[in-house]
Amino acid sequence: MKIIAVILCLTAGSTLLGQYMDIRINQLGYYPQAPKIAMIKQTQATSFSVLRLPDSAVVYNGNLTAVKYDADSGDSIRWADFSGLTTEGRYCIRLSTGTTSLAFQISADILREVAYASLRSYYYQRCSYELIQPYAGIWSRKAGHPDTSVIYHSSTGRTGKGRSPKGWYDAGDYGKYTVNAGISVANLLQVYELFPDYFADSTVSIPESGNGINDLLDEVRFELDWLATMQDTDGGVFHKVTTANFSGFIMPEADIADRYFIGKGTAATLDFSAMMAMAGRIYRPFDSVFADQCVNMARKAWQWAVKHPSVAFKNPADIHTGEYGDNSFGDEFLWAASELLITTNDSAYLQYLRSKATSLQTYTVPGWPNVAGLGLQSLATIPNSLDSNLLATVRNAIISRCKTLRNEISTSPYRITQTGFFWGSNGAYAQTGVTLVYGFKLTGDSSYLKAAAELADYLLGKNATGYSFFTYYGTVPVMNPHHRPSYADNIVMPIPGFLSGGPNPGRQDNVQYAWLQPAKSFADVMESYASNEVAINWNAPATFLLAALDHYYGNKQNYIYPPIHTMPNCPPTITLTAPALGSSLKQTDSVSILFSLRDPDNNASFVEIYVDNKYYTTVPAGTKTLKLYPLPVGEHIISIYSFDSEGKGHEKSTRFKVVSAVNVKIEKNTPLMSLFPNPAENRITISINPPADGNLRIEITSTAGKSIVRLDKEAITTTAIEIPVDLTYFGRGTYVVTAYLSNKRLAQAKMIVN
Ligand SMILES: [Ca+2]
Ligand SMILES: [Ca+2]
Ligand SMILES: [Ca+2]
Ligand SMILES: [Ca+2]
Repeated sequence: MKIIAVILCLTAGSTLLGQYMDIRINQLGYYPQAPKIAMIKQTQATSFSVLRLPDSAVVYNGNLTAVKYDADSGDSIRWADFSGLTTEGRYCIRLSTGTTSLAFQISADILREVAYASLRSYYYQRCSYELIQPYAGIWSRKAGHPDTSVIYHSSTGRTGKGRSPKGWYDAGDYGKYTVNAGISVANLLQVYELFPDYFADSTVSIPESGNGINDLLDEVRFELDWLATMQDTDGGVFHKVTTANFSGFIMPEADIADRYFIGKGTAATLDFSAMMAMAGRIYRPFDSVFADQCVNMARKAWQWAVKHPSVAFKNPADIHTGEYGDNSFGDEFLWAASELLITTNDSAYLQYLRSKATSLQTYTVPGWPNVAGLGLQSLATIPNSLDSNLLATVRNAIISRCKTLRNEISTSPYRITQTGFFWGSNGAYAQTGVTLVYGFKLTGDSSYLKAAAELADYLLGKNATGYSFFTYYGTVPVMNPHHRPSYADNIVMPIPGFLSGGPNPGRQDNVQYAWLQPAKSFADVMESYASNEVAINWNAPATFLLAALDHYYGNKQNYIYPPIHTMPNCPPTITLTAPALGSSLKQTDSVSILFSLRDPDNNASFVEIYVDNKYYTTVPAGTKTLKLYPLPVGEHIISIYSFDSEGKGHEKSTRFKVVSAVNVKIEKNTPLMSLFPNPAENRITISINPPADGNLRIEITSTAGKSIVRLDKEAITTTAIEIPVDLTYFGRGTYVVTAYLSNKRLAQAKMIVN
């Protein structure tokens, strides 16, 4: 069905222009009762319609909001809110300019498959384990890392070797880290505690499907069985099992370097205690012997931590794998005490929590080094003996935070929280979604659930990069995650269901990024571990968020698990040869784009070209070179989006400089602003001679003062600059161009469009 819809959206008459990437949506689609807000990058558009596919009947009309400028991305956007459309079906959005969006669906099970795929990503991360065809499909592989003879590194205080099999690979590497297991196991077990029927037995298609136990609990048990090997005889817990150095990009079975138990510390021990305390109550109905062991391990770990309250882990000099360092343990104590109280009802933990009453007043969205919120979430929702006034405090702390988060979403230009952009930002947005689900659970106020749904929209394409950050899912999915098996397996499509790390302006990986704005600092290349790795602590909140949204918004019909037995249709991936990323071109050179497409299905269809964040043209898939109009002096970005006949797409961008052949000098008496040509037809160049450094803003309005376009250039200097403006969507007539330097009016001129 997808195939037909996308083609029709492109070709059903000259009024349906593509320019797909000017409209940012949840690329899978929406639940009938969920919010539906698209981000419109064509600021010249003022209204929109939603068309039903395949007949293109108009089923919804709306006005776009005023233009909003998003400083994190540099984008100016309007919103198209069509939440009122609740009928299931396939649709696309058409703007008043004629541009249409990619096709999307409104469906009562829209996020179910990706929710299942997100949980199944853990099966694909299993260590010491062969993935066989009936479950792993085309991504089956041999077992690696048996971990039956793991060396005690001197940092453990022990000698010799021990067993530590099973568990999940932590991320794109093959290590196993107790601290990062903590929040991951917590988020997954929370799914079970809040939605015990979700991921029921025989729904996830893993080898334990059909054993009578919830499949999520089976998957988490695989991790818990490994974790149980990480506790030393004194109760302390080892920090990690890894090789001394990260392996190359090879399959698990090819990585045969020695593996070590490494370190022991307060954070690992308390995270372990909290996880085992949770397991001790959750697994009791199915396996009371295991549950007893978990509770004993949890208590023993707590006792060790009380005796060793501040042992921070640092990588030993000869170990170069992930550190997961943390030196603040109040949050780990709070989480462990909370889970231990709920599970054991032991007064010692109650006393501890009473002594930390002030810490229960503030809720922070959890992260791996900051886990207090996990304790607050459990206390607020799982029956326990904490004093009722303290329970009210805990619940109010979560709700109060949710109010702020909800308001951030409803007012920020891209409708996300002020979480920011950093290593693993996508995991943090998913984790924020989890918090908002707790807000809904505690209050029944649907505005929190709606806010959570918008964060899922963000992860699935309603964002400044245009990517769906999940592998396999969405129209423009991540294709090159920093994930060893996905790279080494010779299968083009990465293993489905992984959440990529996301925009990270820190860019610690020394990869060249085309986009440097915080919300766009993302590179879908394997080498980009700082923006494009996968990790168990990012997929866990994603699994929670997707499952919760499907639980509340979805119908209660069949589960859907990902197709795994056939080669899926892959997007046409792009090689962009010129202009090379980081290159400089003389202004006298004409700008040529050289690119090629690779689509294993041979169904590449067309290519959209965007110049400086603005749609330029669409060309057929066979195109290899394209000449651009001369670009003004300065930095430019060209983005190419390729699509195939099934509507799967991929992106490649390049950033380069156009330099002047001769230095532009500002002569005395040169006008501060000039327009050329004027009158103009399709394109006009605004030349500015700034008399001082500052932030430049150009506003183009109608003669009646109605804002048409606003352009911002930050931190300009006293060098002349030229700014091209595309007039394609300007009607004929007279406009007013006003330039402001650091908010002071610099110059004004009339512009005539013929
Ligand atoms: Ca099962
Ligand atoms: Ca901490
Ligand atoms: Ca692959
Ligand atoms: Ca294809």
